[in-house]
Amino acid sequence: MKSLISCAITGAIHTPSLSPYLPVTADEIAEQSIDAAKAGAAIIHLHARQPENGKPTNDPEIFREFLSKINAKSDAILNISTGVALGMTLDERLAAVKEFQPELCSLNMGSINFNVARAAKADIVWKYDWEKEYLAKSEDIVFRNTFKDINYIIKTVTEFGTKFEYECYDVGHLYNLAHFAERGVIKPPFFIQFIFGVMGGIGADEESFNFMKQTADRLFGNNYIFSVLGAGKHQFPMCELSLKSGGNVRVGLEDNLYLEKGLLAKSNAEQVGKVEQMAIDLGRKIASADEAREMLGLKGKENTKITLS
Ligand code: KMH
Ligand code: ZN
Repeated sequence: MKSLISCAITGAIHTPSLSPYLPVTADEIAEQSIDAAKAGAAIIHLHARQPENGKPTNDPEIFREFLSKINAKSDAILNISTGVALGMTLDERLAAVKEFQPELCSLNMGSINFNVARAAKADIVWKYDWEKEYLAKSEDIVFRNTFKDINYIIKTVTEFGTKFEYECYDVGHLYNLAHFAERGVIKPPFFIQFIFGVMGGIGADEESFNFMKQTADRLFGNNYIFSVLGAGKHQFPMCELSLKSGGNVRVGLEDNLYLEKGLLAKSNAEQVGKVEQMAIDLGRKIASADEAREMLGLKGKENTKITLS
């Protein structure tokens, strides 16, 4: 099967002072998304930031600016986060997806600790006053995704025909997903993102990868397609394990700011180019956006509420 590349452009984990290349404004997010798609990403996973200081926001008006720009210049599948940022309410988290009814959105499959407080200790000059505290307080926040929350997101979003990138940070999350599958409230194929190396989730190593894959095989058989995301320095090694096992990959500055040890990635497209070359070297072909739509059973970009600018 062809390999599907997702690129998560900016996220809500990293803050602007950690890398000058992290896109913040709508123009920067649009430009980096378009370039990542040109470099080979079929799926663009999106969060928004306040243009004046890079703080995560889920304001649909900010999304509107970059979504329509990306849509006008690329046929990539646009995937909007419902995890959004630590500390937001469920309704805040759903605002952009409700407004734009994209082809894909994320769905986080369990509550976890999501500790990125170590980044607050970086020996750097902080550009904005919110950054250090935002990172530090993640040590004491639960990223809440109860069964009731998950059910609410499924109910809301399924009405628009939007499908999910199921974010699974640990083996138990696969069982949570199986529970909703058994209830029949979600339908295959399930596009599962195995997430490794978040502090609070499963580790980033081959044994953990095998455990996730074997568990998913047992629970979902042929009804799922998996992709792998490794946090920080684990990004490319975990992508390689996935590609070698016939899986798919997610890269992007949301998950890792570097291209290699000590070298910041200058753009999302650089990371896409690197993982694409890795896939080709391993004998894999890359899926186009339309091939990805076919694989995941998506409704098509003409059936979203994202306009062209
Ligand atoms: N930040 C990633 C580890 C979401 O946006 O819903 C997971 C993620 C969650 O992308
Ligand atoms: Zn995300």
